[in-house]
Amino acid sequence: KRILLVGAPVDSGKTRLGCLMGPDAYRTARLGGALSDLGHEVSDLGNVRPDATDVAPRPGLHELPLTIGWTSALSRAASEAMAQGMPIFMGGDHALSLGTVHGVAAHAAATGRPQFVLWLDAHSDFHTLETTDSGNLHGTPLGYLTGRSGFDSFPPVPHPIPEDQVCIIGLRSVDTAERNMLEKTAIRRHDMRDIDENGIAKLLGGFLDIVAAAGGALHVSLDVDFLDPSVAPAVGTTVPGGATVREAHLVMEMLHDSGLMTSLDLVELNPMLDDRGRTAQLMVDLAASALGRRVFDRPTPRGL
Ligand code: DIR
Ligand code: MN
Ligand code: MN
Ligand code: MN
Repeated sequence: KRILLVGAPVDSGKTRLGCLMGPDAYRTARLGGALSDLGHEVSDLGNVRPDATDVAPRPGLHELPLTIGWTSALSRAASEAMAQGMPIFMGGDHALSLGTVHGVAAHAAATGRPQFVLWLDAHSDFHTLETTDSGNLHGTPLGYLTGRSGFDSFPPVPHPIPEDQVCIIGLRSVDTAERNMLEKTAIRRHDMRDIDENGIAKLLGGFLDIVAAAGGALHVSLDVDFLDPSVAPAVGTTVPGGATVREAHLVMEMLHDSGLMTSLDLVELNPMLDDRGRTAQLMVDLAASALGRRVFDRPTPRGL
């Protein structure tokens, strides 16, 4: 596979700084080398920079103009990279997905494929500019990308992701406003209890079957806080009770076997909060599993 590493040092999506160091942490942890060791052709395209904008700041919303500048720049970078291979966006906080998913959705529309999104996160990130109480825009990408109103001055969303083409797994911190909105949607959502009771393979397998049947493109957005803080401490918004190392690897291994993943975000890594690089290393290992690292081959991959 041709893989493009795209640095997205977005740090405007929340107040705690540090995610801007994420792309270099992934480079230091040898993300590119891990993937080329698997036989892929890997190019590091360097870091994207935000567009200049003349949008006015809005009280109560943290770094709105800068986040809008990132959104347009990353949307362009994403659709360009999609034309060349499979992009891996090295974050950067989750506000980067406002742009990356916007761009991959435009590419899918141009090539006539339905775009699906798998959101691996403790949070639903389903706020709008109106409902966010924190004012942190990393809590809004799924609201924006599914075409909710209340994103004035952001780039328009000509190709919103249909709700039933979005699946969130790992939920354990959902704000009241998000929950009330989510319950009125067809977004597929699995909280930690669902994982406990049913097993993550069954939940993901069901979604992958739907993507495969539709011939869809699949964007995967992996938030560090999907993982339990005991194994992935380097994130500003840890929530106890998260996915285990094996649950996360199983998701990635199933994604590889399905052959469905067309783009990937690695988000919310804050190297300032890491413990001897272990979170960066785990994220690199998870990306490697998603791109084919395995112990043994499986005769009948799921979803095929
Ligand atoms: C919270 C936290 N729901 C907010 N969100 C996220 O600020 O809106 N934390 N995404 O990682
Ligand atoms: Mn998130
Ligand atoms: Mn999160
Ligand atoms: Mn977040």
